Amino acid sequence: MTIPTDPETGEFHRAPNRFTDRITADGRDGWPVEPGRYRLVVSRACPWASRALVVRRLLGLEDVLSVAVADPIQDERSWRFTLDPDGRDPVLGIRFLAEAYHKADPDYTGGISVPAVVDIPSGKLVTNDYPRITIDLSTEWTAYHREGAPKLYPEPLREEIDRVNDEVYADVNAAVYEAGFATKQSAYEDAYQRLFSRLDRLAERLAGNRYLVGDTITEADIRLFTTLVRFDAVYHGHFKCNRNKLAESPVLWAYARDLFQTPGFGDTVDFDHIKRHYYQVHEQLNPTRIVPKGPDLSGWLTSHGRESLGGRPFGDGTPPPPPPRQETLPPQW
Ligand SMILES: N[C@@H](CCC(=O)N[C@@H](CS)C(=O)NCC(=O)O)C(=O)O
Repeated sequence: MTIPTDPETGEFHRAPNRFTDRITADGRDGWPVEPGRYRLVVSRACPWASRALVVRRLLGLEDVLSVAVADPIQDERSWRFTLDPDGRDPVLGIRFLAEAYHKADPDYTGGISVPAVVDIPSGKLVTNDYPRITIDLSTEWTAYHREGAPKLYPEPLREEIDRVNDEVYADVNAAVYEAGFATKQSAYEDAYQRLFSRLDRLAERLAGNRYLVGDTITEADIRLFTTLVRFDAVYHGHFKCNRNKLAESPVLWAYARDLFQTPGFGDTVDFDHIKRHYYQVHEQLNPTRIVPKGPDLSGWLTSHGRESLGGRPFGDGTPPPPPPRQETLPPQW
């Protein structure tokens, strides 16, 4: 995989998402919410795709929106379904996610990214606009939420959730990549600085509050979680985000463990996919493609003590039941 960086500044810039149609209750973009019609394509390695996996679990949309899990290792044609029999997604019948992108736009030459939502009848990609995908699952798919589904983007808190999300996106979610992919010292140091000063501020905020906004789990926690859960396994070493490990930051480590142990979070996380993807795909950073053995992951299940801060994880709702059998991950340590 080639990593696009600015030759002058050495900075990594993310390409904008090209496919931004929305799947809505009223179908205004031509894509109405409909159970069984769409397929969510993810890599369990990918933090952006993993947001959608968590939201789908918390809202109980597993039977309504099926999921395709790509091989964590992309080849030159990008994401592929080599984990499935005959290397084809059994529902879409395709071998590469690129086929759905090209069905939607035969002239498309940009990146092939996950998460991606594909219209099953036509085989066309509908959207790869990951920040919108999770918000729409919360606000447009309400007719199909499970009983007891939490409100992850409640109206009275939206402004604050959006503000926290913007900060977390710039200084955490994207900054780890900007540190890891930088090709100039100054670009790396700028990202590193922003990352750790933001993490310090988030730790202050979370010291007395169980969750980021309000007293329940929201979209903001999901977006921070998917970066934190990868921190010690890949960002600390591979991306040189090494002022300290997550496990050395008492508040954030307890916060991340609390979420990890909440149904719908840890049960979507596959550390094997995460580690193999980052260490084997970014050959510029890791030319030997050796995947480190560590770190010891068993700490994720230790008690976190955050219950004493109060908070109501699911608000007036309830935790989701365990994942469907076909989505249950094998024990990881
Ligand atoms: N295009 C989005 C999607 C999220 C994303 O970067 N996904 C990664 C995996 S973690 C991916 O699919 N990368 C392949 C590519 O963009 O070509 C972005 O870059 O902001």
